[in-house]
Amino acid sequence: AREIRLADYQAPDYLIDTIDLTFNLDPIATRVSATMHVRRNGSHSRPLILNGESLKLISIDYDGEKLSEHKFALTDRLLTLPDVREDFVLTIVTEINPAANTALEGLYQSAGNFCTQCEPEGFRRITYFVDRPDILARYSVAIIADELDYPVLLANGNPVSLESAGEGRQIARWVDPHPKPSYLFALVAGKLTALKDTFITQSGRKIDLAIYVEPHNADRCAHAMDSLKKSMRWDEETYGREYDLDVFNIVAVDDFNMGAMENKGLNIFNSRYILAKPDTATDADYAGIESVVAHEYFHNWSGNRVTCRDWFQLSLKEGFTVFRDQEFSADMGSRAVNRIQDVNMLRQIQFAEDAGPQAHPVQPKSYREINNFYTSTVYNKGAEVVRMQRNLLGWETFRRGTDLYFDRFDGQAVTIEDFLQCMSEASGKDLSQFRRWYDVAGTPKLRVSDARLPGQYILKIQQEISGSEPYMMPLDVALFTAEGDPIALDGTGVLVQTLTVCEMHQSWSFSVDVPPNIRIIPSLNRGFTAPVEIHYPYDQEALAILSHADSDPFNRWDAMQKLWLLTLLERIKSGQNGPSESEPPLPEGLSHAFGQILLESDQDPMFVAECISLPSEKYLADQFDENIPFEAIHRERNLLRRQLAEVWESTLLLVYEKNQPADHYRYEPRAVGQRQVRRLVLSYLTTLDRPAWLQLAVTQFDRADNMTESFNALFALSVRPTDVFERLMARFEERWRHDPLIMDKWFALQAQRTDGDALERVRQLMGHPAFSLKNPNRVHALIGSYARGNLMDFHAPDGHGYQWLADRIIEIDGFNPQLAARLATAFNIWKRLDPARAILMKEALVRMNERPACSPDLSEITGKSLG
Ligand code: B3K
Ligand code: ZN
Repeated sequence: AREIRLADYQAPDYLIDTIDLTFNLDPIATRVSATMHVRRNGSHSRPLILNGESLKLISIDYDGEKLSEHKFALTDRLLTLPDVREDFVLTIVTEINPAANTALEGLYQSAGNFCTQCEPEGFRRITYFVDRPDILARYSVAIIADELDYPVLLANGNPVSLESAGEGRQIARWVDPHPKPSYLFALVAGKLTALKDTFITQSGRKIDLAIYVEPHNADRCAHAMDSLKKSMRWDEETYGREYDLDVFNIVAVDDFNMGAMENKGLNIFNSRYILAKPDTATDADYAGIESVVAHEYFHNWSGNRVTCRDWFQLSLKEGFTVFRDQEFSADMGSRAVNRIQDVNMLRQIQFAEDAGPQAHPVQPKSYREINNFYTSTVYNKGAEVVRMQRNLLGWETFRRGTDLYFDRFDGQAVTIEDFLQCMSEASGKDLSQFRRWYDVAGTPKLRVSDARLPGQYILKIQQEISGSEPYMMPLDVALFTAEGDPIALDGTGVLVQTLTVCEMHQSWSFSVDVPPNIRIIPSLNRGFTAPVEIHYPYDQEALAILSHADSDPFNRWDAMQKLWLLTLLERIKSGQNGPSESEPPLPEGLSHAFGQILLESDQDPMFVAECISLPSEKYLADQFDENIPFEAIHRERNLLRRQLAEVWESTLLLVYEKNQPADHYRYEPRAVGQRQVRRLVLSYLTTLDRPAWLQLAVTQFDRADNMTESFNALFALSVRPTDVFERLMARFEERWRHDPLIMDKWFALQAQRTDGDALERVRQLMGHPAFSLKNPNRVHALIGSYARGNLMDFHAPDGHGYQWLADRIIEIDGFNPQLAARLATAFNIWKRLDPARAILMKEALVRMNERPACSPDLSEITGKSLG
């Protein structure tokens, strides 16, 4: 595919003001009639060019006259009308085959129902259209379908009528008063039941809410509905944003490439982000639902009312909306723990992406397949960049900036530049230097050093970045004594300062009242105010002090993470060529810090759970630029966990017992924290070779009245091969085999086990009745979990993991290129492998890349990876 470049952007040649669509639904031959008012934009004589893919053109009608074939040109992607009037009405009839649509883009079927996914370029698979986000049109939709098979008929906007169309068919009409880009179009038809509710907006309007699901899932919608109402209230209270239609509908479908989609008034969700009840969903599922429901709802303003001019502006809506949903979750639960989890994710996924072959700026400058740019960089780094603006401006000024933005650009398709301009006007600050965050790929590093003078503490910061233009960023700092006491800065009572870092080399001097013999320990980038890597020569002692005494919970957690890393990396490096003869002793400072944090579990169990979580194998692997020692990483991480469990065994048991939540399941922060700390503690205990702790897990499984506790027990038992584990897995399967969404947990757990048989097991599980290669959730659960979550087996020295995954990707690429491309990012790592593995992984990449049938989606990823 041709490369599309931001620099080439041009305003559209024609605008489309209205479009009336009529769908005559049929699984294999759906007729779509589209009537559009088209108007020339500016003065020129260029042709009208419409996008269209996998469409059968039936007829074109130009201002009431049928257009004969020599009046237009048709290729497999474009329809060109050379001589058109200044403005005119065009009616195009096409035929499409939803049942054959396995790419899950455009109009397709899931469980026999019809649904759509149009972002970014799916609308062109429904009808010929100028399919780009800066074409804002008013839509009206008529859906005609068999009334027995498709009793529920939904589209964007407000419902107008539902009547019989004769011959057992009915016709539903919908009108959306808000102009929108084609990517927000949606249609659903099927046998669905709804959970209904209402919401009264701040101005007193009553909104009808509904969540549509397949009938057997009717009892699993309450949490999503609750999340929706909370989101609607939060956006009013926090951003002053009110909902703007009479209805808000959500539909859950099983076959969906992504998490969910913010179509105007008709959000369509992957069912994993809607369906939950205590015995089927874990706390993590509940949290995911709350945040994705909020995210899609928030798009109604940040994305729909104000949308993107072109796809290079994707982070304008995604980065901002992720920031909004992160803050919403922080307000609903524990702010500190949410920040820890968000940063942990950013570091593990986005930092790695930014350091690898797919690295791109938050505002990419070119692409071949835009679907490949729905990335952690655009979403999560994009959110950090918005967060930094909030931090630099302060909330109130930032909010004046967002008011200005929504006000000024309502109903328009705009750019990241427009957003920055509003922030700059609201604050009077020059943000031109700040723009760099959007334009340049890579994670900036700050090298920090310090010095003491009598009565003074000096902090020096150097930006280590490629290029000579420094970034601008807010950096919160505080100082602590070796006793763990906070130090007042500059003779005031102020304990924390926000530094604006904006030069390559900068230093700050603080007057401090600390005798020279008392050590000063800096707490840097508190709350992770800037998405950077900090290099400061912390030793074990300093980290142990911060992990205990820092008044910023994020930095306490971070100090603990750094403590783990210090010890683990040292052990991994010295154990790279095999385990040492005798076990290295457990460092005193680390062990003590661990024990101290355990004792805090009655205050904030979730925080404790985060602090006692070891860095993942993936994150450890990311610390190596070459020759990643997978075996040593796995071995040393497990060893450290076992050593800690040995020393703290009785405390762990005490923490486990004290955190038994009240008897029936509730999704509320304290109980979630208690279950999470029990999960961690139990998996420490089960690393010890003691029947009593295995029994503890079995008892937890047997007594649990909820999925979180029963699955956590399985998780804890999965670390070693035992008969009890196999028995409980069989019981789980027996109970849930007919519910594929739940079986995903079971598939994932099997794919991640490191008992030497993982690939064979995964191969066999592909034949399990609940598995289907066509369903993205199943593929991620089984194949994705293997490639991303089982580093030991996937990176087996003989290359069996690489070959097998490449074969599966090739197979999937034949019917769902987006899914194939996403899986292929598991190969990004090849240049950091040892030479033997690198050759094997490269071979697999070349094999995928060189097929003539390779999709543009996949070949963009494999091509960049091969570099
Ligand atoms: N905007 C959609 C993503 C669509 C992705 C298409 N490949 C979901 C979201 O970010 O809310
Ligand atoms: Zn989004």
